[in-house]
Amino acid sequence: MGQTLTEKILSDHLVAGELETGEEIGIEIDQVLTQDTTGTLVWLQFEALDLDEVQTEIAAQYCDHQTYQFDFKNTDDHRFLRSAAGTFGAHFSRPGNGICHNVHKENFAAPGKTMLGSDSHTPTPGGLGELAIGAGGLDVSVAMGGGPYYIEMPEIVNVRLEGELPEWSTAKDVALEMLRRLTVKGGVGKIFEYTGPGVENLTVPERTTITNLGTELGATTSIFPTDGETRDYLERQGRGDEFVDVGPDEDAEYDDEIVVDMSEIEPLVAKPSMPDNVVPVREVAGESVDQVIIGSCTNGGYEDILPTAKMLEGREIEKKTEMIVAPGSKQASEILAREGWTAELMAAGVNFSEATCGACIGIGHVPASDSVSVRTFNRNFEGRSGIEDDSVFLASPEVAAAAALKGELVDPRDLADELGDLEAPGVELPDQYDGSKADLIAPDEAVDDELIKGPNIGDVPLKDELDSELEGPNLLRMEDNITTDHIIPATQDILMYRSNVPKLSEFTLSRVDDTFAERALESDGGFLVAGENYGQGSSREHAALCPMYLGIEGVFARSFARIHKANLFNFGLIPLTIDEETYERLEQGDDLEVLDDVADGVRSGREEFTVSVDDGEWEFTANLDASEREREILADGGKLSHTKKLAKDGDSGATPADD
Ligand code: MIC
Ligand code: SF4
Repeated sequence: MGQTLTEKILSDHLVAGELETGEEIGIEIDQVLTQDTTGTLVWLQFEALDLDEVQTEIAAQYCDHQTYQFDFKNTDDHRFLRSAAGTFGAHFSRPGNGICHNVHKENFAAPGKTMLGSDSHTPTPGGLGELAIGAGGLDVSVAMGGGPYYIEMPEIVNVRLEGELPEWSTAKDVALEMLRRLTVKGGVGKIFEYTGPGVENLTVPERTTITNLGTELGATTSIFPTDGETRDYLERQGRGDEFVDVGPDEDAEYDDEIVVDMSEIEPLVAKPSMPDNVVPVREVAGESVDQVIIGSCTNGGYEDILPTAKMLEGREIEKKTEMIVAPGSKQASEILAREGWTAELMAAGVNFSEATCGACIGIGHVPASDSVSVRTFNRNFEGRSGIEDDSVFLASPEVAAAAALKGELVDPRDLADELGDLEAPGVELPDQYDGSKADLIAPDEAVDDELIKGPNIGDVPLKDELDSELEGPNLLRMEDNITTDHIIPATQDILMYRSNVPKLSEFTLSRVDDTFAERALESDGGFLVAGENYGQGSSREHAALCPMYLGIEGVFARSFARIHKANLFNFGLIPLTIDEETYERLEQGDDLEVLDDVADGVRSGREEFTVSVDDGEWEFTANLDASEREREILADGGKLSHTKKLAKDGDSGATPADD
């Protein structure tokens, strides 16, 4: 039987397990990516693991999320990251050089390779045939030290693309269509492999928009085969020699198939405040728009800004609407500036930003109260833009630019009819991506050879081994789809404490209940209760680490998002699933006591635990779905303690397994 592309890359990198759906596998990682808001913990944990040199082919440290450096704490983090990259042997991308996924795509992403990154949108280079997976920082530290990365073998879904996109419809709309059909939890436990005759009709930047947004489906990753388009893109980036022909066998068998006829895709938007709240733009046309932003790792490329510039050339945006272009990389900014497009955008009334994540996580360009913002980003979770009760629509650059021109949401096809001379801009790549590399510092050009820690950079807290007895109150009962933005928000006032866990913990779950952190600290232990898909969104391990610091012992949820569940194991919090009836019956304040010996049960493979509520008033069963490895990590109090214990016993845990 033939293999899928995913199976081929996984087989080439397999160091443990078998490629059976649901089985745990260990894979060797070729490339590692980290960024400024997860990177400090990555390196602090790399140091705590006594690792002294990067072992992967490529490791790259980007400074992209908080590049305005409003506070010295951010600047200290950046200096620490530069020193860590220099000391341990990683590439360093200076603040302002661009968003990790964009800069990585431009410089390092390569077909057939595996990559692990401490950011949930790490799958972006799947558009170039790289198998790239987002993970918590600690998993990235271990992979960077040469250790395997373990995941449950996902289902592989064939997304068969047919046809060609009509004018004004874009790759963003293909991704939004996937979200409309499958929802934000439709991809959990799955890898989406794009195939079919439609693939050749998409350029690499369009493909990476689709793989980027695969994260919003909850997918482990998304991947395209390589072809002439991939070769062409790499050649234009000056990396033609890195082209490798990769793709599935003709008789490859998939677990499932989805067919998307691109010729039927129309311009779509995701309404506030969930990326799967997708409707045709025409359904919401007329909605007044106060702010438009083009940017982010989804649609911040040269190829996304150019269509906007073409639409705005010789025109002015509506007076009541503000428009910002935040390029995904300095390379994009530089080429647009050299070609004169930056001037066209400015003349149309656009405010041009430095290349940063910024507004995507509420850093800068926070919408006015009670206003509507249309953004080309990938997430519109409530409050993420920096103001509670925000109203953020996600759209393609074309739909966003049309909204800026009209001051309201409008299908660009209707705007073109109305204006008479507005042409569909289409997709165009520059002849050469010839931006400067001045902001990328290679390991052999390193500026520092020792770590520089500012006063805000603390140690990573460790947890004790798992207790036999677990009891405590249900400190917070939450709904479905709680994001890691709810657990540890990323806005500026909070983000500057990413390297200071005691301080950061004060903000834990503040977006759900601002008394939570104080109540948790006062309580001697306790639990969280949540609905479906708990912990979706960002990979930030702080969302497990901070509850752990506050003394939370475990989470009872209907289901968990993949990266967050791994982070809970990594920080020694037990993730237990419950059925709907139990979830409905549990109330905040209930006293919960696990009746089985937890430490023993976790180590010995027990799957069901009986929990008593309010001293035996009623009982329920909670399930632990964990591999043997995850059970050992949990029982040892988390991955740091576990790996240190292994090292003491002579196994560093950061060396590839040999079975
Ligand atoms: C995000 O888009 O939410 C982030 C900010 O990039 C996060 C990483 C972080 O929290 O630092 C992600 O996607 O993993
Ligand atoms: Fe940055 Fe937003 Fe992309 Fe996250 S989703 S990496 S914050 S641009």
